[in-house]
Amino acid sequence: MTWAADSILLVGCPSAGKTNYLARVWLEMRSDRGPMRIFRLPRDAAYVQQAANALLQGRYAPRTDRDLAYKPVELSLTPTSSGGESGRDVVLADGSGEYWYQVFDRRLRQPGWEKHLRRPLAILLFYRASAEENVAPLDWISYQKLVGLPPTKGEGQAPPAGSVSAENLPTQVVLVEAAQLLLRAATEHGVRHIRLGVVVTGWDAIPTDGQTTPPLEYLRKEMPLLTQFIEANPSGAEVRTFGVSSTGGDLAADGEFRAKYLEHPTAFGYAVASNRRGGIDQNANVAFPILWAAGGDG
Ligand SMILES: Nc1nc2c(ncn2[C@@H]2O[C@H](COP(=O)(O)OP(=O)(O)OP(=O)(O)O)[C@@H](O)[C@H]2O)c(=O)[nH]1
Ligand SMILES: [Mg+2]
Repeated sequence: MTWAADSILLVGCPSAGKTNYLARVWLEMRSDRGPMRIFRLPRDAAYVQQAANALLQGRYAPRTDRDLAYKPVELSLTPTSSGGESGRDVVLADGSGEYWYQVFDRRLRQPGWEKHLRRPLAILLFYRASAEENVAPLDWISYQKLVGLPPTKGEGQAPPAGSVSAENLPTQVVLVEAAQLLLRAATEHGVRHIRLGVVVTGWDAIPTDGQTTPPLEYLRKEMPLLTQFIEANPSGAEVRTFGVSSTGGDLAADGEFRAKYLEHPTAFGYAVASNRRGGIDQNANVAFPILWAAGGDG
């Protein structure tokens, strides 16, 4: 491994699937199945362990407390093949989706996050397929309703300053803004190695024929602005897109699936990524995006 991130920041709006993914990765990395595993348990594992326990019991871990701005989970990882003689520390930082709304509305950055913007890092933007909370990209009529027309035209009125909040704006706008803010801060601090990943969670909730679409093409339809942003890639970060399913099906809405899942919870979950032939590869190692973010070749 020639490059290694010290921090992996999980960024996304409420209900994007960040915490359940973190919990599923935790379960994966405690096993010996993948190329990396947890070498030493973090001092405070309660946050991720509780979430993982919910998954083991066939439930989704609850949404993160909206006031929780920053929750670091410090993992020490070691290659599974090394016999576990030493580990490399990497921080996976989660927070509530509402925190990212606040970042957008008030340009608020917590000191907790700040220190990660001074060292090699990866930023993973999370978006959950088919989530009710997603706000779709705007057509021009909806845009006009939300932000009004410039008053100089004599028709329509601009809304009072500050009345457009992140909650009402398309999810892709909030994600692009968050990414820009983090990337700008990191480059200002002289950080040269940055990876930027987009992770579409709940891949199992996409209609079956769409599940074979490369994640980038899925994003191009769902979030054109975000796609343009990562393709233009103004910061020069290394970019990759992924689809993941933390549970391999819907535990909340599909009782039949849940019964099957409960027989062996950690057998479910996967990641998908595009391959060089323009198709996708499904990887049984759900942690694949994290391994890439941590510096793997992917
Ligand atoms: N079908 C399906 N649904 C999922 C999956 N992962 C998460 N979900 C759904 O997404 C919801 C939100 O997931 P969370 O992990 O809490 O999302 P979050 O981004 O941490 O949300 P906040 O903490 O509010 O920011 C869950 O309650 C599930 O209903 C998945 O792999 N498949
Ligand atoms: Mg959460």
